[in-house]
Amino acid sequence: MTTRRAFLSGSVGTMLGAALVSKVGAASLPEAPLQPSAATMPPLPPPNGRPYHPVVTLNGWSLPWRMKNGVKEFHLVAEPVVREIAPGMKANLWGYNGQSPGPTIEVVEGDRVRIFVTNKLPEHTSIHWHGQPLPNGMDGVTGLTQPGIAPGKTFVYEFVAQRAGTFMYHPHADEMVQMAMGMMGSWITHPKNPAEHAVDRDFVFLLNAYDIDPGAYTPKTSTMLEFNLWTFNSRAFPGIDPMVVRRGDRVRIRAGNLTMTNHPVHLHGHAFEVTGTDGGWVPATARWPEVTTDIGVGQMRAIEFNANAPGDWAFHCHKSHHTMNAMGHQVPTMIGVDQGGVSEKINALLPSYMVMGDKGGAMGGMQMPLPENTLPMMSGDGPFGGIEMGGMFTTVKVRDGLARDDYRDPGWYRHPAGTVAQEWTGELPPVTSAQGPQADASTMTVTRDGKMQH
Ligand SMILES: [Cu+2]
Repeated sequence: MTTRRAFLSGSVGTMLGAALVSKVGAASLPEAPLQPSAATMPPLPPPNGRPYHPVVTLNGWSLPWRMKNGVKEFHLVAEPVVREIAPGMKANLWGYNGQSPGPTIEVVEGDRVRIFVTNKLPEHTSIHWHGQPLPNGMDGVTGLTQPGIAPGKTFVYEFVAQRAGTFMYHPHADEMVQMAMGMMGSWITHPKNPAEHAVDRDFVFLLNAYDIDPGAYTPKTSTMLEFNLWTFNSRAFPGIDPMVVRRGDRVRIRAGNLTMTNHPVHLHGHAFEVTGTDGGWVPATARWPEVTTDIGVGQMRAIEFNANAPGDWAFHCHKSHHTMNAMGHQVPTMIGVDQGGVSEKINALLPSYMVMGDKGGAMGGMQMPLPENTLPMMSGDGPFGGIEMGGMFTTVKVRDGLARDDYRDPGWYRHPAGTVAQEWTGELPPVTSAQGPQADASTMTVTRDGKMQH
């Protein structure tokens, strides 16, 4: 197939190139690199082909390619992997080339791309190149556009990356199981002209979710909506790396949503604009400033901002249960309930029983025994104590004077003197409280028509 194409489109150069490749070399698959680490890898500058400014995959990596007769060849291996969700918890997932999500694929608008997909799973799979304009037969929908890739088999996909933007890849085969097991990855098509849409730092990750019982290692694959681990690239806070940027940088963060619900993603300290959607770049005249943008199921969004405010800025999903790790939800609200008498009686039978929830839900400092292989609901230590977050939470760390390609964690922000909220120890004017005699809830009743009466 390759030889025939080279012959048909043949310049002397490609003919010579093909002739120099040995028969074994011509028939061989490109190498399928394996990534053992769940850390954020440095950006991968293109060794050949058109130039571009590479992305940084949060707690992930980009897949190297082999250039063959002008075609970028990648090799993905679908296989069971062990992914560290955060220190203290590992999960048995399915992914690609050693990790879930799989590696980010980076190409340039106009590139011809050939992707070999080897299936080492116990069931058939396929890859759908989510968002790409491509020949219908390359769209990766099992049964509709191709047969499933049986265990042990390798399929090859080939198309031209026609449009610059942010894309995803995932199976279109036993989809509920394979997505619940973590099979997905990001795809970036860079603009042909590197000066177009140029930014200083360009991050990408997928929003994904798992349902893994505390103490278990394998996700429950029949869960429809009640997932208990909300992750960026299969990592939960405090396992998600910070996004480190230089003060003054133009920053882009791209995120694709392959969970079963929407995620209003919120950045502190900066206003951003949505500059890219599933369908391409948003024209400058159609952008408006935001601090939160909702990313729907199956959608990709690219946001951009000028990192002009130094500090450690929270960046998280604004659904508060998505910034928590595995927890029980069948918990009654106990705020304001005096559990004193109850706890004494229970303590007589069960000395380790703790009264919970009567003063709120704060659990950051609580030391409770956890089963093996799970994460505290709300955790993460900051410079001022417990951060009391989990799940889809991390920080954007804006610093002066970083080197252009320095993404190393600079540690916690050191605030200039007098710029941190602190306890007030001076005089206070008399405080009028809602619990004063003007509004005593205990003497108030609500009539049938909804009016409050004393
Ligand atoms: Cu969310």
